[in-house]
Amino acid sequence: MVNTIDGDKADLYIDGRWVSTGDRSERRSPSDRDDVIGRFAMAEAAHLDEAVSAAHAAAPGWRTASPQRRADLLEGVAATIAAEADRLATLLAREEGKAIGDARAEVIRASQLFRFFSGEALRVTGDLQDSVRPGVEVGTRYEPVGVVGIISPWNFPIAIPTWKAAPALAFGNTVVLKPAEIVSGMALALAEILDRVGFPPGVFNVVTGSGSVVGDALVKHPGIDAVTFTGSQVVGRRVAQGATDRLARVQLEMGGKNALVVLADADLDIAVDCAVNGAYYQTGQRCTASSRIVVEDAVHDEFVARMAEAMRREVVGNALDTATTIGPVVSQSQLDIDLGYLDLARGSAGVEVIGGELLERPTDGHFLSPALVVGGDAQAAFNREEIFGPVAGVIRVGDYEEALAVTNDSEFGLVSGICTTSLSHATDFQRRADTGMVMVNLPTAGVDPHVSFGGRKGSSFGPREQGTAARQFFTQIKTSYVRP
Ligand code: UN1
Repeated sequence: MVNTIDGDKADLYIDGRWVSTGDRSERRSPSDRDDVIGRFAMAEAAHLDEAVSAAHAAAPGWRTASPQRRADLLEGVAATIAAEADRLATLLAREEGKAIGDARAEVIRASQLFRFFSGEALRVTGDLQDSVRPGVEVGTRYEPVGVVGIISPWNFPIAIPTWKAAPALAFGNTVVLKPAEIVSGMALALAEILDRVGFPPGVFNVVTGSGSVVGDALVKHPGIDAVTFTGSQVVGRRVAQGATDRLARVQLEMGGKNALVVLADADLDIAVDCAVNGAYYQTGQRCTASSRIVVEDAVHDEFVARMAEAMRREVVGNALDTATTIGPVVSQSQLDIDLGYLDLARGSAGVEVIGGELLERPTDGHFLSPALVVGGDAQAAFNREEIFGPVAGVIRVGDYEEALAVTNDSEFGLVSGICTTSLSHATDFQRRADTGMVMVNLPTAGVDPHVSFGGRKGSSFGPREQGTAARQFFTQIKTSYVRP
């Protein structure tokens, strides 16, 4: 066992060993620029080659390992993550800036994901049927795809690597993970747990570094059989092109510009709770964030007034402070993007911005108060483009049909929500919303670990993640014909 994160030393994890590199990149906490998380290895393409070779060498043993062994190892990871939740949540909050309560919830979610996929390892069923030719049987079995490359984003530093790696491993694949550079520490913490629990060398590898070197090399590497990616649409498109060019499997989860509809008959307490949680918790840095709040004219002004009041009650501050409900923005570059959209909104005729102020706190961090952009056109850039910060726009509509039309008028289609007490509107919305997920009287963000996750249109590409549907991407079908 190696302590990989001691503020100084943070190596790559390849073939069950900790591998040092020359180049390093320092990560400081977005809550406190004096808090150095670590100096993480910036791998070169040659390191990626090593990791892929290790994953290939480990593949035959892992794919033929008893499903019970795979299940036991995954269960071991689930139990270890749960037992060490406080330590992991503290690192996550320091590194990414998520408020400590949310960080802990994410760590627990990762544990639940490993537990769910531990069970899935034992549920890989096939089927058997009669051929159209008499006396011949046709069987279908699900086999691992091979070596899976994972490119994961910074906003869920343990949950997203987990919901890709756990099914990959459960179904007998080996893995090379390239985490977002700024959350390398959490990926290495995960590797250290898999190492300690006893995963064989080469089954799970972590190569930290930049997207342009390691990410690019992973997408193009002929030894990577499938690439699963979560991140921006721009990068997602490049990943898809690179992977399909060499006929590798690809799965993409990208952005969202998710609408939360508030109808005149909504319980406004519930609506405000959903909007505050969905738009601002985890600093709005979720692809499932409620970034467009579509409000029926009759309750618009009252809703906005109640939101302003609720937003004042939120506590923006250091992620490690238990009183904090909204942590800092993850980085200076993300903060610049958020502020750019706020400037655009403030300069637009008829638009009022509530909140959205830079805040001074005892530590030097990227603190921004939640922002509500009121009075903007549905077509304005800040109401159409994904911002990925604590910024939400209110769009006023005349009735339910207009609310539905605004919801669906987006290049994205990840999730939508509706707050209403009308059964018929709730039912109709579930049928007609053009999104992969729909929430009724719930925030658009915050999903369960045991069901499928994914969107439509420009939000997702390829088979669904998580739940029983995860098998689709991480296995391949073999059909066998037998004349006994
Ligand atoms: C959630 O809302 O709990 O990157 C999960 C993201 C999504 C995950 C959201 N893929 O924000």
